[in-house]
Amino acid sequence: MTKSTKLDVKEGHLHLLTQTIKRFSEIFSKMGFEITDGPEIEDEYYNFDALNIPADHPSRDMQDTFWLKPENLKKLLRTQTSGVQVRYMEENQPPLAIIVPGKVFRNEATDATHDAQFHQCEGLVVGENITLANLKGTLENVLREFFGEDVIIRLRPGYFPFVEPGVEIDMVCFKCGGKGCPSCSYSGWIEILGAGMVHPKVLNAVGIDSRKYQGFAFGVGIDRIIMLKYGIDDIRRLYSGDLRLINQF
Ligand code: 2NM
Repeated sequence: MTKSTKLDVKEGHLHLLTQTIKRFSEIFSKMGFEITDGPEIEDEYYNFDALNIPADHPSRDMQDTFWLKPENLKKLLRTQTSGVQVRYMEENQPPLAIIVPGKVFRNEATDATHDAQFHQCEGLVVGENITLANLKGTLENVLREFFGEDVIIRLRPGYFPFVEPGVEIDMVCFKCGGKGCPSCSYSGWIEILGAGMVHPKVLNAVGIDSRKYQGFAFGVGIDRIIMLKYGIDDIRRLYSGDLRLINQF
């Protein structure tokens, strides 16, 4: 090849989102979780009904869900990956531990912290004698692997229809170490994920006896975690293809 025809091709690499999903998958598989995925087009049953989300729940509104045509088929773009967990529970007996990283969709206005598509990593553990302490210990371990050993978390009550009790997990603010700053609205804490003990109705709907088995579940916004860890101020930068962002990671 002569000098004049030599191509100036730079080596590519995985996108930060893909890298982060791989990192989460690694952390969870070391702890014995299986990594699974399912369809981005879901049935109303798997996205909502099986998860104890009633027909009048706001998340079903036209504003939040992308319904596909014809509407009578009740097909939608999944708003969470929980449908994959429901199907997994229908097909597998406890004990089970899975995570489902993947793309989800919300039909809402876009701004610096919201986009019509983003990534979630949801997880589920079902077995005998599973407690909130297992939930806390597991997620504390994951967050320490991901963010560093000095992570401090707290649990506070939160509401999700598919869990009872539901919790929000906060981390001490990385920016100020808990003293209070603009990043944490001067509270010292940053909300990092939602979780809870799987609602007995959800277990019963898939034929798992909720008197014998308990479970915990959680959902982490991958984009949000990336933005917090690397100080990225606009979620849309992650999807713009802008090499000035891509080549930093
Ligand atoms: C969250 C928060 C809490 C969740 C529950 C389930 C299932 F299918 F097992 F019931 N999957 N994911 C869950 C629970 C998700 O996201 C903020």
